[in-house]
Amino acid sequence: MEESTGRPTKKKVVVVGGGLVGALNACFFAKRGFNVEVFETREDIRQAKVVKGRSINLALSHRGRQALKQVGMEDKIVSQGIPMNSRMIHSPSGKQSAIPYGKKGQFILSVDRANLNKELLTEAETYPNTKLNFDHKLQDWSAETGQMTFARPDGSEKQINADLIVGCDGAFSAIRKQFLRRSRFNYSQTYIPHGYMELTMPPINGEFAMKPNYLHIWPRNTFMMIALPNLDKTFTCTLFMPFDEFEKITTGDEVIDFFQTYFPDAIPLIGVDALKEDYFRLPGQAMVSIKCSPYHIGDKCVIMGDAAHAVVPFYGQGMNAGFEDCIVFGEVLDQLNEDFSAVLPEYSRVRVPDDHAIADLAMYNYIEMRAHVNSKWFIFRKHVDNLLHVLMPKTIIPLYTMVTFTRTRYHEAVDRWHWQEKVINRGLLFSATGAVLGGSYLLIKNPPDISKLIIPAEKMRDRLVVLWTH
Ligand code: FAD
Ligand code: EGU
Repeated sequence: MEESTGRPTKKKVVVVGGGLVGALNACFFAKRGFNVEVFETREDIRQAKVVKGRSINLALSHRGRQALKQVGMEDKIVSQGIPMNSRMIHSPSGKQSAIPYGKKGQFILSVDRANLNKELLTEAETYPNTKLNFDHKLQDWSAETGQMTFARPDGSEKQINADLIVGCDGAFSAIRKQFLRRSRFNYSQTYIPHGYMELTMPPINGEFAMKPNYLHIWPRNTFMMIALPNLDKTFTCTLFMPFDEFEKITTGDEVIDFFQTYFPDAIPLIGVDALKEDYFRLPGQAMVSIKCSPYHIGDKCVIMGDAAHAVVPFYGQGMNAGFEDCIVFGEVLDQLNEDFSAVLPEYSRVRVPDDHAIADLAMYNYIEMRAHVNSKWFIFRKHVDNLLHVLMPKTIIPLYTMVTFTRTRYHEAVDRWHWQEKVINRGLLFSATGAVLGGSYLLIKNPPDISKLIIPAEKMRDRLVVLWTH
C-alpha cells in the first residue's frame, strides 16, 4: 500500500487480549508507528469497581524491567513497586533467616498486577495510532483470511481484519485454537497436582506485619507459602498445596490446625478469624504449564505471553518472560525490516527454545521444592550457591541470578547451569580425593593403635550376618 506521499502506510496490527503482555505489546507496536487496535474481553479495568483475576501482586525482575524501559515505563512502574532485596525464610519454629538476592542494590520488585495493567493501558492510549476496545471477546478467527469475530456483551458480533494478529489472550488463548487445528503444530499442557490460594495479611498498628523489603517464604516440601508486600502495607500470602489437601480442610478449626502445624507464625499475623474466612472465599486455583511451537501462522498471526507459554509460578518469571517476548519480537522486526513473512518464522525460531527452557525450569523447581525443600535445605543451598559465586565469580553464577538479574537467553542459562553443576561435582570429587590422600598422609605420620580397630571374631560374625540379611 502506497500513500500519495510515496510513504508506505503503516500496517494494521490487532492485539487480542489487553492483559499485561497485550497492553505492553500495544505500546511496542504503537511506538514503531503501526496502527494498533487492542481487543479485550473484560470491561475497562480502569473504570471497574472490582478487578477479578489471578494473583494480586507479582515479582518484577530484570527482563520485565528492560521491556518496560523500552517504552519509557520503567521508572514509573519501579516507583510504584516495593523492592525485595532478600528472601526471608520462615522455619517451622518461627525463626527467620534472610538470604540476599545479590549484591547491595540488587533486588526484585513486588508490583500490583491490576495497577501495572492499568498503567500499561493508559500508556498505550497516549499513542494517537492506538485504539483500545473493551467488552470484545474473540469468538473465532480464520487462519486463511485473518478475519476475526468478536462477541459483544449485548449479544451482537463484530468482524475485524488486520495485517498482523498478535495473540496475547492468556493461557486459555482463543487465538491458539486455530493453531491446534494445523499440521505440524506441537502442543503440550500439564496441570500440576497443586493449587494456590491467596490470603491477605493486614497491617498491624498501621505498619507492615512483617519486614516489607523481603520475599517471605515458608518452604515445607509439599506445602509452601510465599508472601509479597503491597503498597497499602498488606502482604498477599500465596499458599501452595495439593488439591486433595485443600479438599481435606472443610472447617475453620481445621484451617487453624493446619496452619498451627505448618505456618504457626503466620496465624496471629493474618488473624484467626480472617484466616477462617479468607480460606473459604475461593477454592484452590489450578496451575497449568503449556508449551507449543511454532508461535506463528504464515505472515498473519503470532502468539506471545501466556498464550504461547504458560509456566508454573515457581520461578517468578511468567510475566517477565512474556515482557521479554515483546523485546525479542522488536529485535527481529529491526533485523528483517518489518517484513512479517520473514519476521514471524524467525521469531518462532529464536524464541521457542528460550520459552521452553523457562517452562522446564519452573516445572523443575516445582518438583524439586515439593520433593525435598524445607527451610533448612533452602537456606543451605542458597548459601552454597552464593559462596561458590563469591569464590569463583566468573565461573559459577547461580541459576536464579542468570534468570532473574540478566537477559542471558533462558536456554543458555540452562546449558550453563548444567556445565556449572559438572564443574562443581568434579570439584567435590577432587576435594574428596584430596581428603582421602590427606587422610592417608596423616595416618602414615601418626599410625593409630590398630589393636582398637581389630574386631573380635564373634562380633565380626554378627556384622556379617547383618550385612547378609539386609
Ligand atoms: P493474561 O494476564 O492472562 O492476560 C490475558 C488477557 O487476555 C486478559 O486480560 C483476558 O481477559 C484477555 N482475553 C482472554 N481471552 C480473550 C478473548 N477470547 N478475547 C479477548 N481477550 C481475551 N509472573 C511473574 O513474572 N512474576 C511473578 O511473581 C508471577 N507470579 C505468579 C503467581 C501466580 C499464582 C500465577 C498464577 C502466575 C504468576 N505469574 C508471575 C505469571 C503471570 O501472571 C503471567 O505470566 C502473566 O499474567 C501473563 O500475561 P498475559 O498478558 O500473557 O496473560
Ligand atoms: C511464586 C509465587 C523462592 C511469586 C523460587 C525463590 C514465586 C513468586 C525462587 C508467586 C521460591 C521459589 C524466584 C525469584 C520468585 C527465590 C527465584 C516465586 C516470585 C528460584 C505471587 N522466585 N518467585 N526462585 O530464589 O528465582 O527466592 O506468587 F520460593 S522471585 Cl518457588 Cl528471584
